[in-house]
Amino acid sequence: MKENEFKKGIEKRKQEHEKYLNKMNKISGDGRGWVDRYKHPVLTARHTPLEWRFDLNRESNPFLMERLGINAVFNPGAIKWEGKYLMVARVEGYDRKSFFAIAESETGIDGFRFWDEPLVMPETDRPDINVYDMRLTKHEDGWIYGVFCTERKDPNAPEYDTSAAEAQAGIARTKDLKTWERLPDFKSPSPQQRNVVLHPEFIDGKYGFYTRPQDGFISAGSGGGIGWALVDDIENPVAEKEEVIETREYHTIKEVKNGQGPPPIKTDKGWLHLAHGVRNTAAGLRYVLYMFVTDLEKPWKVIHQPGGYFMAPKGEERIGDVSNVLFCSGWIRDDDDKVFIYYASSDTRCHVATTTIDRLLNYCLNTPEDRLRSAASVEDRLKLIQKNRGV
Ligand code: M1P
Repeated sequence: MKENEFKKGIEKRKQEHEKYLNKMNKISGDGRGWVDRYKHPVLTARHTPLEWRFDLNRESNPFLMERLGINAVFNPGAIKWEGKYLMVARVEGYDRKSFFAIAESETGIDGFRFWDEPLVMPETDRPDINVYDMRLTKHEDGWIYGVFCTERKDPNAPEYDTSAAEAQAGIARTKDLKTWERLPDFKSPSPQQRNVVLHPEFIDGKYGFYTRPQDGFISAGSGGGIGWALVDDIENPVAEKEEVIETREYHTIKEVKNGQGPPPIKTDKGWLHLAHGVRNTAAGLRYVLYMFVTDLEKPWKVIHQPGGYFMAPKGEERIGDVSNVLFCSGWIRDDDDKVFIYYASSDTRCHVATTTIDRLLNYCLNTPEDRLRSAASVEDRLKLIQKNRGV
């Protein structure tokens, strides 16, 4: 490519990128009154800076090729920081390795831009093979914690088995979101862990964790359910005991497995939780989002459990690298009690849905529980119909 052509090529790509980043978002309607969905995803592979993907030097890249592709941007943690809405996204390269990168926006619904460089996560003595799905917790001890999945090859797998893996929870903390201190990995009686989330407040001076005990890498096996565990010392995060507080159930949206989403939000009626539930279908696993509420004093005690899903993949959300998946690991509660739910679809892109604390509580407190049988579901529906007739 001639110099002139090369420069023009870069300019064209920059203009297209800017246009994409500046695309305004608008409510697309949801029709149920629970949340407002938005027309465009808020963060995608195309949002990553050109400098992260292209070699912009004509000598070393005469064809202006993409050098290091980005495959997907999904499952972000979220936090409001210095007046801006931030996501710590899972950015996945073409090589399948994920890393963390922060993107910020003034509005929370559009205009997200990545910081100049991805986050550099220090490692423990046992290097991570892959890291992903960070949940951010602003803890009352003054630190911001990032708890994420660290995946490594299963050390006990036979040599021929090149896919057996082990998932554990990595922990890092920061005061400025730029420099991170890595702590030892979380340890519990479970052989593997994923979807581990730190509770924002001390429980009798201890750190509380929502966990997801699991026997294998994909399958929960005899484990599963959302667990609860206490740790005395965050610098030596060993939980002696782990109890399942939110079980998976036959013939529900969380029949196969479930997992805590972001850290819960404190309200005067209890802690609001957003989680994902997984069931199997002829077309593979289906991941939906659901909610529950735990007791203010005992955040491990479920006190309200609306039945069914809160959000399920819709339209474009249904398609991606791992189709039919909604996954949420980040939400932000604003001072005016507006809530920004940052969720990802099909392991590919990030979206936002907005709502309020009042709407979420109203949903959680008034949606009937799943009573686990068709006849009971008909009873609940008849109650609603008869109530409406009486109006
Ligand atoms: O592919 C869907 C999700 O699968 C895993 O979640 P879970 O352990 O709850 O099944 C994770 O790998 C997650 O990142 C992914 O989105």
